[in-house]
Amino acid sequence: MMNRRQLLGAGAGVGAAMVSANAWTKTTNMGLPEAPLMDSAATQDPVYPTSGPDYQPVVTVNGWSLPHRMNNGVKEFHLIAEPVEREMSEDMTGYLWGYNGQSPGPTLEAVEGDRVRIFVTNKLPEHTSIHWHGFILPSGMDGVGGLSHPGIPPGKTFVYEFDMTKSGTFMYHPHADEMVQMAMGMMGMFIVHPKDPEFMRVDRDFVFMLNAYDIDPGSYVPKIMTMTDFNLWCWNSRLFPDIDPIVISKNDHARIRVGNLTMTNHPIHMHGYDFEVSCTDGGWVRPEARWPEVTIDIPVGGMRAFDFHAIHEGDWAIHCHKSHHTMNAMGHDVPTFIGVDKSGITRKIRKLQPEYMPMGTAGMADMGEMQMELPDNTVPMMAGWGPHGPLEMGGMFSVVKVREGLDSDDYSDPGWYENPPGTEAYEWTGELPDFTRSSNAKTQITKKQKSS
Ligand SMILES: [Cu+2]
Repeated sequence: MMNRRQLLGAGAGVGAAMVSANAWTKTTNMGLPEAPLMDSAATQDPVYPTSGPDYQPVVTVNGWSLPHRMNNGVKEFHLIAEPVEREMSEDMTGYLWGYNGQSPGPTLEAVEGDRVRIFVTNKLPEHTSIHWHGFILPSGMDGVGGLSHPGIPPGKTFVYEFDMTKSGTFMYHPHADEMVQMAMGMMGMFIVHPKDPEFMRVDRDFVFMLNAYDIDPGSYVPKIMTMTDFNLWCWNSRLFPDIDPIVISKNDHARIRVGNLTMTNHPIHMHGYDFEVSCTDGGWVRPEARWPEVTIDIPVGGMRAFDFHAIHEGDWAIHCHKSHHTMNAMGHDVPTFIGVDKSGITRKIRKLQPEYMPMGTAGMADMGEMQMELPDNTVPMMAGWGPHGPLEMGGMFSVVKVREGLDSDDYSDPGWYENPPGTEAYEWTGELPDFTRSSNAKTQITKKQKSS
């Protein structure tokens, strides 16, 4: 006797055979598949497979996976390219372009051997196209407007149809007015699971896209002409401290897949673990070809997935290692005041402006602790707050939370980790020795003491 899954699998096999016999199938009269919309920027639960081979679905950080329908053995998706209002943080909304209500667009998930048919409806004010980054497919399906096929005019729907010839991590984005359309947030991830459910299987599989915007504080629309000096460094168009944590049950085998559609590389560093790169947008890395890393550079227009065995409980930072990328909106033309004696100028300014407070002479951490008044619709430069005080970070930062005994489908935030007694850095309260300094340092100190 066959169970439901085997029956569905057999049906899909027949469909696939039919498909390969006639180069292309025509869509039936079923009409367009539904195009679900997402109105939340919160991380959505994974979508478990209901037909075909089993797989561990991905969790898109601050994102979601697009449901599909089966039509005569073909997996059908419907993407709507449209202007969206994306909640980039609780305090800030971006007027972006995206797909099905959000930017980035939903994650698409399919299985190696599937044929997919993707309907793309263009609700933008200009033509668009979708390139399926990393896929092996017919030239005419490659989505380069003007090269592979004509651009999709506003108001029209085009159909892409191709076979999933390999499993792995891929992306999608326009190749039409692409500087503008990508600066506006049009991009998404596309995961193809292996046909063999055991191949490269992990217990938890996370994915997010690195993207960057230039949105002036108080405004909503990205400046599309910006080439390098972006002020918002995002994961899935979301900013720390409002990027959701990556929640893992202790002893799970976990994978994090990261795509990069910004205009610079991002060295992604994860604390607490060493890991191995298991996949690029070119395919899987054989286990014997891997080496250990704690930071992996994600190239522009590329993807890296890394795997680790989550044996270390705790709250582990994961972030871009370019320190300006763990900041939110800020001006870059601020002079450095570290070590500057501002007491004279402070006295003078206070005669005119009594509340004036000199900042930055001992570093800029005071910026993280102060509640400064900001224009509407922006995020403080560094707003993160942890269980032990200010985190002084924003942008491309989140926390991998590894906890004992989570249910396999529980991705909810478990709160902050409580360090077991005796395992947290602590203050030395004994006597402090006299510090010896070089003669040069001594002179500086003497001068400073004299002047104060
Ligand atoms: Cu970065």
